[in-house]
Amino acid sequence: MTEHQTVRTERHGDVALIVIDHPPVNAMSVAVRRELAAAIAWVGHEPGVRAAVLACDGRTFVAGADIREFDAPPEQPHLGDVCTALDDCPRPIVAAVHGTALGGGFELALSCNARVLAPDARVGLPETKLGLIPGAGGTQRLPRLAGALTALELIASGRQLSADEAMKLGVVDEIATDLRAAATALARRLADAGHRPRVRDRAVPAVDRTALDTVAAAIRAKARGSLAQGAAVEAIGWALDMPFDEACALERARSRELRVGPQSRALRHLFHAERMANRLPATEQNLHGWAVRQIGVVGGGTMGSGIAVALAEAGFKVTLIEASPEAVHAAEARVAAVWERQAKSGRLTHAGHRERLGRVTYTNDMAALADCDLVIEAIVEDVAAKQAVFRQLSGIVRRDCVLASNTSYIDIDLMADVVDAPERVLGLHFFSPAHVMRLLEVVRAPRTSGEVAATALAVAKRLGKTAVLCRSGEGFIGNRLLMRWRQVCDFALEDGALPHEVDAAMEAYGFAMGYFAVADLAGLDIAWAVRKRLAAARDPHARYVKIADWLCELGRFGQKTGAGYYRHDAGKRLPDPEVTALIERASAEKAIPRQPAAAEIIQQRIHAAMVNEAARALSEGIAHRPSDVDVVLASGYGYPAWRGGPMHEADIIGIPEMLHRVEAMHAAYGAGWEPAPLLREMAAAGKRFADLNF
Ligand code: T1G
Repeated sequence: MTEHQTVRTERHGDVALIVIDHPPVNAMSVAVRRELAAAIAWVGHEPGVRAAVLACDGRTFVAGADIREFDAPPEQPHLGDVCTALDDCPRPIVAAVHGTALGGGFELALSCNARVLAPDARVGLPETKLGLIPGAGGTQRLPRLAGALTALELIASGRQLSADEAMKLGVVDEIATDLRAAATALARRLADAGHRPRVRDRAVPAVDRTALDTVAAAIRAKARGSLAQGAAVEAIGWALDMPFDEACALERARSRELRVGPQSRALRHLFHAERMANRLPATEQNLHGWAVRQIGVVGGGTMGSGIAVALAEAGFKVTLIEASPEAVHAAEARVAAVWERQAKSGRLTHAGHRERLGRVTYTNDMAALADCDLVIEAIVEDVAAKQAVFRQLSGIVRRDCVLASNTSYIDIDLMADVVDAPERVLGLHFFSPAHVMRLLEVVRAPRTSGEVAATALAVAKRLGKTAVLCRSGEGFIGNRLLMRWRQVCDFALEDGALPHEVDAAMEAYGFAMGYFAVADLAGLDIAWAVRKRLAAARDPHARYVKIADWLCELGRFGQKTGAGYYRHDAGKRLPDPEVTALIERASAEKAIPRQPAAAEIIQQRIHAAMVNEAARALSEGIAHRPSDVDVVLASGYGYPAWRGGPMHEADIIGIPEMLHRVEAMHAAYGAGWEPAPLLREMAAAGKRFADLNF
């Protein structure tokens, strides 16, 4: 047995074992690549060795190339060279995969002569999520096993395959609980048969090129400005039309070209930002929170039922509370409907369906929450109603039960004020649909304890949520910025644009949907209620657009009423002359000469409004760092992730230019649009937002 820094080799009779041990995820740093290449060479010439197993210690098989090396020039041996060494090794090598073999990790496994997976292992090529394509033969080997269509869908989406799915696709050879033993036995069988199957030697199965072109066109359309997906389409074409080595050379070049480009840098920024956003302050990082097994949800409407689904899917026992037997029944039906849809589409097995249904109980008796470790209130956005619930909970639950509100705007302190132990109150702001949207704002009030915050973050991780820790203040981070950029959209209407033109400008920027389309989808009445609640505090000198109020007064709440900013007819969203007339009336009332607005100006002002309001939120301590804002906007508000988020983008544009744009907006919009002091300070000091991301 030879000891190395990150890779060791062992002899088990005539089968060698190569073990990578490079915490936390066995990423393929240059050191690992060097030592793995040496280990493969050793397997190839060590007397008495007939075959080998490639395995990893720790939590997972190789989770990919080492992202931390991406900003530096690549060093040899490249991962593709190591994969070639596996191809060329004269003795069969079997990959023993546990955890998540992703990107370069999966490419290593595909370069082995066979693959054995643990039952809960997952594999995938998520490079496009980092603005890349696989660069070590993944786009060439996967189609040879799974076919071009499936490979394209997997690479363009970056999604992971479960062990069962991978087995069904013929991408792996065996699933085994005793992983290394099974891999060793398979390696020995291959040696006995004198068999060394190489994926590269297989032909790509024939594919209906018309079908492939249709899938490719859909992928390109969905990319909305992101380059990696189009590159994945090209690479699959190379697999079909070129010799393996020639195609691999093109793939490596394209992957490298993307890696140094702005989109991959932006996506890598978000990758690291997501891992900073859920960190407690340094003084509290030793806290791990309390154990949470049973969770109560008060309110079984759209949000409450979605939260209950998310919790049950993560394995928690859930008690869902509603006010009356009828409401309880309706909440149960909402939850059941989600899983029925999943079962019908084949995404949920019968066993899984039954298991999830069994995790949720429903009642209108709040006393049922007595043993909960966490209770999430998800009732109507009304302060008095929320305070009544928290006051009642305070008398029912244990003192070490965390009390959370799913409120999207209201100051958490107002709930903390009415409970016996305010340090256990915080906000858990889910986004609708709660069992789908990744973002979760974890909102600390001034009195929220570190233990309670740590507890909530641990629950968020178990839910698979992208958690962003922030402080309590009107709208927290996301909705606070939304309140500002929606004003820019409203001003654009008064100044001359129409809803579909503003939305087109946002879609051209990379948003999946524009503001007005989203507003119609979510319902205009929600923001209307917020505006009415804040009306008394509104600055009388600030420009205020009445169009949204007029629409609501007409009962035009959006898609749910068939009309909002658009007319909704048979699933179609159509410009509505009635709305155009309302908009023209608003302009006329203020004697604004309507002028068409260039899409670029609309885009710039929406972005500048976000950045300026975020600068204010940073100065107030509501957001802890600029990259947290990027995470919130990219994972909860449709901001194009390949731009890295508004703050990352502001650094690219330059803070002095950002200040100039905000000053121009202030000149155009007047009171309330002054540049944030932090923006001025940064421009004067030559600072970037990246300098504040610590
Ligand atoms: N490189 C370096 N560090 C990584 C890493 C990676 N690939 N993946 C994770 N980490 C760090 C992460 O920053 C964190 O560090 C710690 O590991 C735990 O991660 C040539 C070019 C594997 C599913 O895209 O999806 O291969 O903050 O908090 O929630 O074709 O990490 O503790 O200091 O996320 O359990 C392709 C990215 C790369 C996988 C684990 N691979 N990683 O999730 O833990 S490109 C990926 C993940 C590539 C080749 C191409 C997840 C995970 P710290 P974590 P987790």
